[in-house]
Amino acid sequence: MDQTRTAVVTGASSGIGAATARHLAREGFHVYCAARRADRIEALAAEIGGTPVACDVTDEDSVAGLASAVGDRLDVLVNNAGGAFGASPVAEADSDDWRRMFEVNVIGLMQVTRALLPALVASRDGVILNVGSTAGRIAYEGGAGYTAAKHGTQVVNETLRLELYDQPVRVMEIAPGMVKTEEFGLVRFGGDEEKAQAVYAGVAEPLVADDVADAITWMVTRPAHVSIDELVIRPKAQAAQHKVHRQG
Ligand code: 8X3
Repeated sequence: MDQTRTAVVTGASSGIGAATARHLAREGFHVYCAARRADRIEALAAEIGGTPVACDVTDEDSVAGLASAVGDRLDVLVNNAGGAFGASPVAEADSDDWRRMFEVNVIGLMQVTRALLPALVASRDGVILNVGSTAGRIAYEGGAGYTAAKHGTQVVNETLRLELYDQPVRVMEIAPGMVKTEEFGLVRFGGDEEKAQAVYAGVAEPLVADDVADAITWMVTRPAHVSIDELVIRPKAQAAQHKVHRQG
């Protein structure tokens, strides 16, 4: 019997997802790299000896394709696909941006989890690791669409842990604060490089994707009886959402 542990990472085309796929592969996992952008996940999968699966988590048929690519046994699912679109106050909120945030951060996460749960149970020690956010813990001006969606991620995580209490599947959430990735800010601010960079202004060392991937890898490789229910990770400079040490 092939004992190679397997992992699915969604949103693997960049940022925390790509870094997590690399870290898990280094730990010996065979990683299914799932994302919409086929060229990126093909390159990543070739680099780490994994399997690319073109998948849009918001599309049920696409998620069914991911489940059939994975087969009947899976050790770890990292629900990383997510994101923020826009930063308008509620008074000027864009309904489509809000819908997209709920689609990817909540409904997509549910669809992938639902589709892969039988395979996770079949492993007899499955782990679901949901990538939430400190935005799922607090509120900030201009953040309501994203904070509401990430609070959703957090609550789905908690609910799932209750529902699976007697199943051989652990349910965990990592909630990162300020992480400087190549795309998060750009996507949020519609490609506006200046606004995206302003978030990190004066912060000597924001977290990078590798910091979060390192923590995720630690969480999912604890012994079977250990559940890291929730882990909040921030740069030292970010004592709280509104309390950031900026220099210069
Ligand atoms: C990202 C954290 O501070 O941009 O998930 O909401 S924040």
